[in-house]
Amino acid sequence: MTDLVRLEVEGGIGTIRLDRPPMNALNAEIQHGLVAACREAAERRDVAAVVVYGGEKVFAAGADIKEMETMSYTDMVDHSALLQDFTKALAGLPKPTVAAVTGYALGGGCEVALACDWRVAADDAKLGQPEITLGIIPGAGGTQRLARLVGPAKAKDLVFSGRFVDAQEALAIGLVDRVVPAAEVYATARGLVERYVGGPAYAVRAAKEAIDRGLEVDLETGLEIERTLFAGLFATRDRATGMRHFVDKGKGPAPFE
Ligand code: CO8
Repeated sequence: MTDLVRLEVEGGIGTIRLDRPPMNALNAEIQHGLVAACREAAERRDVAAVVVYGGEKVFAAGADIKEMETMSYTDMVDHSALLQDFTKALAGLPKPTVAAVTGYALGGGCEVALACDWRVAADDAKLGQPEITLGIIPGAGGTQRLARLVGPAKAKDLVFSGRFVDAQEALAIGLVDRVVPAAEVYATARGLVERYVGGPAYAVRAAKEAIDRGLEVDLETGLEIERTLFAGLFATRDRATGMRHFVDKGKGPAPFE
């Protein structure tokens, strides 16, 4: 794994820390590192949920433009799969994920945030998909996930113009879920997912899969996905523990492992 992306685990929460000052520009090394960090977070049993954090100053100002500048069409044909791999790895992480956004989340940085389940932004944060100003379009899922999150008209506004939105506008259009003072971003993001530590991990995983996969298909197929995942949970210890706790009139949360 690279030093530019670290998985730091504390109290059941894994923090994927982007660390490439000054702007956390996402070069190929950091993109590979993100895939590896997501895989590790997915596999580790002591990680119940994940916060993606770029530090106090910036989330990520996008793909490394200096690295991309010299790339040819054929270079990008080879490289573009990786661009989508790291956001796919994050979106497919079978645990709750939240982006803690300070400073800028632009281009590929915004796409990293979009691949999380939720986004907490600093009140002075700026988000956007400025790729159009470079003569390209978002390439790590931005045209797809942004439109699904804020609707096609707003997504077209942001992607066609490349303009930055401030935290308040991002909140109003549903691009972020919470806005807090910059110093509280990381703690707020952690607080949002702390409730999943010691919870019914397989049910949460199934719920995430049912919602995310269901959004990609027609209702009938989505209901079938739900039905299969629902039935599958009857094979888990969490299901047995949760229902026994209720039937026994147990106090407080069920003692999931
Ligand atoms: N890539 C490479 N270097 C960058 C990037 C970047 N994306 N962003 C900033 N930097 C560098 C600057 O070149 C500068 O370096 P140096 O000190 O050597 O000159 C340093 O970081 C500080 O930046 P600024 O001096 O520009 O700082 P400002 O505070 O004036 O401005 C901004 C900050 C607004 C963030 C400005 O730097 C900016 O506009 N950056 C580019 C934003 C952008 O266009 N992002 C989209 C990139 S394209 C993209 O993400 C494609 C996505 C498709 C695939 C995704 C793969 C990850």
